[in-house]
Amino acid sequence: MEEAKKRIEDLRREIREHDYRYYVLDDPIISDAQYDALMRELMELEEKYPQLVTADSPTQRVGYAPSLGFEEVIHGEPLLSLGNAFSLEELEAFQERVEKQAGRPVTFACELKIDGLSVSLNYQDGVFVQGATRGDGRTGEDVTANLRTIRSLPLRLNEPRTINVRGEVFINREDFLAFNEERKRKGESVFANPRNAAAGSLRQLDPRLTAQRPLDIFLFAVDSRLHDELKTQGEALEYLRRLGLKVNPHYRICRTFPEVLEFIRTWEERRSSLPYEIDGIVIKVNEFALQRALGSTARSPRWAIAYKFPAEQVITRVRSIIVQVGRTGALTPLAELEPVTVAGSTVSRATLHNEDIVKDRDIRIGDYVVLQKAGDVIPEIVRSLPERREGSEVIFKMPEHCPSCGERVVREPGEAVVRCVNNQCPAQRSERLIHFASKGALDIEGLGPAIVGQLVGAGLVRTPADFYKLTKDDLLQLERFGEKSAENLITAIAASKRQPMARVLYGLGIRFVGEEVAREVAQAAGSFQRLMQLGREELMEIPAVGEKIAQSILDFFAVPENRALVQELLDLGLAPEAEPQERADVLAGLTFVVTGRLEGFTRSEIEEFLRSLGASVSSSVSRRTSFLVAGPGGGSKLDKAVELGVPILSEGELLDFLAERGVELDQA
Ligand code: 1X8
Repeated sequence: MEEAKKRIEDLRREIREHDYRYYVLDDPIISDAQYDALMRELMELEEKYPQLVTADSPTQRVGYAPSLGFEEVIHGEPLLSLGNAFSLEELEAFQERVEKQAGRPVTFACELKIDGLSVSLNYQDGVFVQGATRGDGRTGEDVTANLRTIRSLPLRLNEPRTINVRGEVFINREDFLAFNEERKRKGESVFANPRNAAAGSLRQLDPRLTAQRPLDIFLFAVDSRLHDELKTQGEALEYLRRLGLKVNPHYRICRTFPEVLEFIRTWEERRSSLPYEIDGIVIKVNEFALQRALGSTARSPRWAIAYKFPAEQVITRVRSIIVQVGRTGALTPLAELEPVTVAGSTVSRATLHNEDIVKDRDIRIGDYVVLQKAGDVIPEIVRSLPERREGSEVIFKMPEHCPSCGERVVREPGEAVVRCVNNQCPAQRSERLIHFASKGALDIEGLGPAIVGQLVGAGLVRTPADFYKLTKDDLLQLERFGEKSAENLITAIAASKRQPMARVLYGLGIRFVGEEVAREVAQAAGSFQRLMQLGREELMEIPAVGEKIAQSILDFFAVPENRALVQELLDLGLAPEAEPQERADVLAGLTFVVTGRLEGFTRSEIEEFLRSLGASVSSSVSRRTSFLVAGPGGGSKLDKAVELGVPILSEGELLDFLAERGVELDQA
C-alpha cells in the first residue's frame, strides 16, 4: 500500500509535468505511447486502491456521471464585461480620461482579446476545485467537471495557493474545422464559429462528451486578494505563468500611447495568422493601485477597454456572376470570386441577394471588390472599386429566362425577387428534392445535394415519392456507389418513413411554411387527409397561420400534382399522423418568450424543446406571457417583462424549472 501510494504520487507528478510540457509549452519530451503507458499504470493502480484517488489526479479529467443541469455559482468578485472602443478616437478618449484622473502618464497592459467564453477558476491550496461560466457576471454556472477535461488547465498549481483566476476558453481554428468536418460526416449539425463550438462544449451535460472537444484556455486575471503582492497586470501575467497556467504570450506593457497604437496595428495585421480567433485588443491600466482608484461602473471597469477590430476586409475580383434558381423559383445572383482568405477561411463565392443590390453597389463582372466578413457573418461584397476598372468589365443583367428551364421569369411589382414560375423547372425540382431530404425535413442521411443531383441526372427521381421506390440495383448503376453505400442509403430512406407529419409537411416546401408553422399546422390538422380538407377560415384559426400562409397552403393543395404527391407518399407508408407528443403536457398552457444570448443552446433549439413539452412560444412579451427566458443582451423584451411583472428565468433557472418537473435535457 505504501509502495503503491508512492508510485501513484510519482506517476502523477510525472504526468503533470508532461501535460504541462505538451499542452502549455507545446514542447513534449516523450512520445504519446510513453505517455499512455504512464497513464495506464496510474489508472490501474487507482482502480486497485480507490481510496488513493484524489480530485487533482490526472485521471480525473473526465468526470463520470452526466449531470442534469448546472449548479449556480455566485462569483466572489463579479466578472465585469469590458467597454468597447470601435475607433482609435474612442480609444484616445479612454486614454485621456484615465490620465486626467491619474494626473500623470499611465502605463497600459495590452493583450489579445480572445474570442471565446469567459470563465472563473478557483484553486484551493493549489488544487483546482471549481470553475464557472461568466453567466450574467454575478452568477455563473458550475462547469467544473467540463473544465477538468481541458488538458492545458492544470488540476494542481506549482504552488499551494488559494486563488481565483479568470480566463477565456476557446477552440483553435484548425481544431474547430476538423471537429466540424467530423460532425458533418456524422450528419450532426455544425457550429457557425469556434466561439459557439466552445460555448456548446463547455455546457455539455455529459463531461465525457466535453472531453472529446478540442477546448483550450488562456488565463489573464487574478483576484484582488493578490493585488497587494503583485503590483501590476504585467506581474500578474508572469505569476500566472509561474503557477503553471497557460498565459497568452502576446502581450505588451506599453509606457506610451503610441506603443499601444503600435501593438494594435501589429495585431490587426497578424490576426489571421494566429491559430485562434481574436476580436480585438484589451487595454488595461497596468498598475493595480490605479485600477482601484479608477474603480468600475455597474457593468464595466473604468480602467480597461476593448478595442474592437473592424470587420476584416480584403480585395478580390469578380470572375463571373452566375444565377441560381432556388426551391421556390427565386433567381439569386451569386458572385464567383478569385479565392481569398478572409477572417480565417477561404472565400470563392458571395451571394448578391438580388438584382437591386448588384445595381446599387454597382458590381460588375471583372470588377475588383471589397469583401468583408464580420465575425460569423456570411461573406459579403461591400462595394466595388470603380477606380480599378480597365474597361472590359461587364454590367450584370438579370436574365429574362430561367437559366435552368428557359421559361420566362417574372418580377412581381414591389418585389425585389425575380422568379421562375414554372413548377416543372428542373432546378426547382432538384432544390425541392434536396430540401425534402434535408436536416429539418425528412433528414435522410447521405442524401445531400450531390447525390440528389446524380439521381435526378440519371432520371431515377423526379418527385420525393421516387426516393422511396429506389432499389439497390438502381443505385449500383451510379458512379460513387458500392454495395455498402447503396445499402446504407436505401436503409436511410426507408427509415425516414417514420418521420412525423410536421417534417413531411415542411419537406414539401410550401411557401411560407417553415419548420415552426409546419409543426403547428400538423399538430392542428392531425393528418394530411384532414389538412387537405381544411378551408381558409379553419387554417387561419391555427395561431401561427395568417392570411398569407393560409393562401399559400390552399394554393399548394389546389394543384392536382401536389395532392397526388401527398397521396402517393401516404400510400408508400409515410407520415401516418401528427407526432405523438410524449411529454407534451409538462408545460401545457404556458407561454414562453426567449430573448438574449444563450450559452448552451441556440434560441430556436430552446424554443423547439419548450414546444415539445407542450408550451407555446411567442416572439413578444405580453400580459399572457408566463415566463421570459432571458440570456445576456435581453434588451427591450427584458424591460417589457419587468414592466408587466412577467417572471424572468435565466438559462440556468429554466433548466432547474424543467428538472423540477422531471424533464432531463438530453442536449446541450
Ligand atoms: C475578456 C477578455 C479579456 C482578455 C482576453 N480575452 C477576452 N475575451 C484579456 O484580458 N487578455 S478580459 C475580458 C473581460 O474583462 N471581459
